Amino acid sequence: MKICVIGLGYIGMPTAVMFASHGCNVIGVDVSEHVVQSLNIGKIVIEEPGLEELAKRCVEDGTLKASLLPEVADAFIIAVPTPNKDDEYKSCDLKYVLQAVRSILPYVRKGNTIIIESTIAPRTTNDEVKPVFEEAGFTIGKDLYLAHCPERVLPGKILYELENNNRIIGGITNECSKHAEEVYKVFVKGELLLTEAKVAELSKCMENTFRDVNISLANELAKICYELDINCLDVIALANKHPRVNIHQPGPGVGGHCLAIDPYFICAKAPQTAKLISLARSINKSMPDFVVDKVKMILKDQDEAKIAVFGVTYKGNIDDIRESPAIEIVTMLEESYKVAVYDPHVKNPNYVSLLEAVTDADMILLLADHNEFKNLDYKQIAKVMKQPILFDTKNMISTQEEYGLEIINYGNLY
Ligand code: SAJ
Repeated sequence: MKICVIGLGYIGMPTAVMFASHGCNVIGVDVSEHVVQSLNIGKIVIEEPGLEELAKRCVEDGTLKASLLPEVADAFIIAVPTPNKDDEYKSCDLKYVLQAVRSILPYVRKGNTIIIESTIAPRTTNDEVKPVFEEAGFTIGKDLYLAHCPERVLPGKILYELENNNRIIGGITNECSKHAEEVYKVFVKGELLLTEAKVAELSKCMENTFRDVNISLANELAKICYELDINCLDVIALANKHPRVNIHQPGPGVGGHCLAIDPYFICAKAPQTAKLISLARSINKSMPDFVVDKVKMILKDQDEAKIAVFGVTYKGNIDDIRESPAIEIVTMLEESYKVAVYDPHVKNPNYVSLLEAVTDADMILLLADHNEFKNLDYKQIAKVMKQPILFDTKNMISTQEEYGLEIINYGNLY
């Protein structure tokens, strides 16, 4: 089977590699010359465990190549970004999806399968994508098969999850679902769940919304505990001993290109009704302010203080800073303090080494739970700091150890 994957980002790249490593002939298309040239010499521009090695092997075997232009293929998979629009409800911006759809039109032939993997608002495949192919003379379900098959993989575990997660296959018609199923059968070991496109679209948006709403509950609890002088982490640990309770972890906010984006797609489609979803978004959006307030409280308004920020990615052990609350926090802190950022996963000429960050610092502010932060020599670090304080917004450093550091987290913030 020949597969053309449009968009070689966090999802398109591993998807292309997966098909290629399972015997398909894959062409990966991207608008970035850098991405295309890199892949053709076996290099990738994102950090994801195991991906570069596998990509290199596929390129060497000749099963995977990258190009700026699509080619005729059996199946086309669109995995381009769907950001929020700059409108009142932050609705789903289909600009890149529709561009990608138009870019493949000259290469699409009768009998092909077209799959949209990008997360999209409910009803988009039917209302916005289908008409483009119909105007080009195709009959969906008869001579062209169109489906929405959302990806559900967790950054950091993408290769494992691509293969092992269950996959929703939402065809415009049953025939469309069956054709899309044949495509994913190539490598998916999980269940292939056939449904309608609109059900698939809303299921995907709701998965991330479910998580966002649950995290907002944990973040709201952190604020309530602060007001009431109660250890929030103990409350969560004990409540979670109940067999049907799973309170999530509070943190500096919710980032990434999924949870911080997709819930708005639902709100924009049902603005009068989606009240809880919208409120959860605003609670999570308010967390950077909460963190900055607490930093100011801990530092007792010492304006000249130096803060060493540990980690700016939207979560630990990845290099992705999209929608990261940490970036917002750094920008806010820079208005009042000297801020030195240390992040072993992010390349940025303004970021500094561990030693440079902590030397003479008045506080370490931990915002991303990278594994590297677990086993640092905190005793030594405390010695070079001006004030040995660590504010751990991810609750990853044990408060039981004798580091000579005052460790503050959401459990003892009150
Ligand atoms: N977070 C918390 N508290 C928690 C859990 C997470 O504050 O208890 C924060 C993280 O720090 C991060 C954000 O939430 O800022 C999102 O992280 P995540 O690990 O929950 O999810 P993502 O965005 O990396 O990936 C999600 C996944 N969706 C679900 O778990 C429902 C993944 O399966 C999806 O494929 C992905 O979105 C996507 O592409 O949509």
